[in-house]
Amino acid sequence: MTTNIHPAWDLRQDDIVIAFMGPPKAGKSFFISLLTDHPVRQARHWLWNITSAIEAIRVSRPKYGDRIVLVDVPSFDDIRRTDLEVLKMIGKWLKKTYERDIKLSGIIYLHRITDRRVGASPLKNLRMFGALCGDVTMTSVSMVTNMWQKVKPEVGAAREAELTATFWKPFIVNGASVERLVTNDSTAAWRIVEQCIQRGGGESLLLQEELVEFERNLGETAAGKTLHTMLLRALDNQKELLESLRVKIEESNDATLTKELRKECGEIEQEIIRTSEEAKKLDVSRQTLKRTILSAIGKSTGVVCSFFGGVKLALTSHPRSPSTVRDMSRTITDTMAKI
Ligand SMILES: Nc1nc2c(ncn2[C@@H]2O[C@H](COP(=O)(O)OP(=O)(O)OP(=O)(O)O)[C@@H](O)[C@H]2O)c(=O)[nH]1
Ligand SMILES: [Mg+2]
Repeated sequence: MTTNIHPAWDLRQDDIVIAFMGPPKAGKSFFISLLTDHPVRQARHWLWNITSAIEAIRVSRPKYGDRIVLVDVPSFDDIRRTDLEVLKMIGKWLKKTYERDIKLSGIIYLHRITDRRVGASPLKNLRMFGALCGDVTMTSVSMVTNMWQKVKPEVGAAREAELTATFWKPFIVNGASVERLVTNDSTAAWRIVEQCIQRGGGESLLLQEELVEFERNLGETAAGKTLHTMLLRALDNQKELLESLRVKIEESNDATLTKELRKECGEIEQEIIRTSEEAKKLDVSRQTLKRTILSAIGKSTGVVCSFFGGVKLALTSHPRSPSTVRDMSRTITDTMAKI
């Protein structure tokens, strides 16, 4: 028997929570469907099959009763949500479960063996996965390849060997196991999950400790910093692309081509705005500044309005003395100068 449940509020402390992660279209929901005997949602358009919120299913198994909860976690590089939205969603869920003392018993990270190489999207997901788990929890992680029916065994084996020697190596060194979903059936899928349960220790993830124990905000966590670095890199690439398009426009003598290039330029400009907005939200120096200012506002008695780097400061309580206002202004100016 299976029941859809709320991924945080409906969990109990003795639940065996297994999270499924990996790049978009890696087969996370499909794997869960093998465990639940529910057909994977088939929509008329593939876009509607994307898992864009954290979903949880409680499953009954003779050995574990109804304690097993399978959690379908959305991927980074999801076309329906920004990476920051996905990280916020995962962070919020992990924080809630940690605060309620519910630990993850296992994580199954999926990868399609049909991928010829580890592209940008799988790489991004792998990096974010590493940053949010941290080193200590890897014994409860299973790195699983699927879609073996679609490749020759020797080709799959060579790809798997390359993965384990390169991208997956840090995870394996820290205790992650490597598994294959060779046949698409419930028995094969449960074998992987049960092994994961037996190996897992229900440890907390780095992101949970950072958010709860150290009270860090997202930008200050390893996952937040990793995403911030990626966004800055993406921003550089977008700016370079924009520059090259502008050069092409200048050199173009063809009206149709120029029109196309201008359209492309407009799209890249929009992307640049979106990426820099996301990067700004994760910028630690801005967040520190914001916190300093907020604490200054808490103590303030003056009226100081300033504008620096997009951060509007409005200290608007009743002034007591001009010297207090002067001190406040000096503190803020000094703080800003340090960034
Ligand atoms: N042959 C084969 N097809 C699979 C397997 N796993 C997934 N698929 C197919 O791959 C497609 C994507 O699978 P999903 O389970 O929706 O992937 P997902 O990781 O949940 O994708 P997002 O939610 O969009 O991130 C679907 O059409 C599945 O039927 C597998 O092991 N073998
Ligand atoms: Mg899915």
